[in-house]
Amino acid sequence: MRRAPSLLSSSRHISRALLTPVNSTASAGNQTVLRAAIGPAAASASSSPRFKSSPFNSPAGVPSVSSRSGCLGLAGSLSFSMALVTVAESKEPPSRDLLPKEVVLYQYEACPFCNKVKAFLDYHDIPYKVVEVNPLSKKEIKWSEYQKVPILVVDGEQLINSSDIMKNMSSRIHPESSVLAAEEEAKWFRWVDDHLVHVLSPNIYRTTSEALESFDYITKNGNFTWLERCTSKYAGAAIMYFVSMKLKKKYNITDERGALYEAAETWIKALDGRDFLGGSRPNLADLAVFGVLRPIRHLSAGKDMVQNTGIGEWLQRMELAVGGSSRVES
Ligand SMILES: N[C@@H](CCC(=O)N[C@@H](CS)C(=O)NCC(=O)O)C(=O)O
Repeated sequence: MRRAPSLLSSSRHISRALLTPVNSTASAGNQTVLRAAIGPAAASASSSPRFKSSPFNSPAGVPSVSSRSGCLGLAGSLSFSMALVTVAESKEPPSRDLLPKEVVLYQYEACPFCNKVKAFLDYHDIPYKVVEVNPLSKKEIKWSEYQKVPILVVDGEQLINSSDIMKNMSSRIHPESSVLAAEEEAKWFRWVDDHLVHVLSPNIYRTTSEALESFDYITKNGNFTWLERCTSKYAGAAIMYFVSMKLKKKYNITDERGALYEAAETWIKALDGRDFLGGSRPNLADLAVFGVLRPIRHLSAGKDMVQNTGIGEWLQRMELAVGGSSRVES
């Protein structure tokens, strides 16, 4: 009888640790829910070499970059090379004198907010160390009053809140231009936090098997003790399955996949035929959308999204543009 509360308590923290932001009213009376975030193997993504073909596997009917060049022979190879040149040109490493000396990211590997920050750092080739926070004890961030992730420590200064971190870092490396000056970029940057993140939890915890799939990923890639890993996977999945039902109500979602596909198509429509919202290069909104979607790519929800919407090609372009991780060993 004494085990149940401890399992429940673990799962509470875990669910908090992982997915979409939900404010406490979502779980009124039952603090179980919180923010879930999720995602697939950021680990493998983070360590992927630059210019590796996209883990967002080719959607049905859209050949992967490599198979496309194979199919088209010389002409295809040439256009593929041109595409790589274009993508390589789209990267924006800051000038050396603007690079911070030390950047440390406190994160949960599967957290979409943390993945927004990583997309920014990777795209700009800013080296960073990672401290994986244990979502149960949070002992790694005991030093901070702020008890959420991401926390980015830049040359000793603590930055919090993923969107603020991206804006702050952007103004450091582009001191000459004002951040989010373009109305369109600002609008879609906000859309990520106001809308996109809210459709994730109902999708990755949609069924009991999807909830288990998500927690399997979360517990494998997060910072858990062996015991926490064993208990959290099942307790966390069960709790988040019920929590996601509440979230559906809160955000008026009746058809989870429908909401996810609609969000993907809305984004593609916003691109209006451009490679990126930023034109020939990703802007902050591109990086934020990509960061939030990146963690779900190995889960059923992410695969279904790619197969059933037109977002696959943009995701592949983003994978190439962002490239591999600029994470360095601690
Ligand atoms: N608005 C914040 C939200 C951050 C957030 O909610 N993070 C979750 C993880 S995905 C968290 O740390 N929740 C608290 C917890 O785990 O106890 C941001 O954009 O960074």
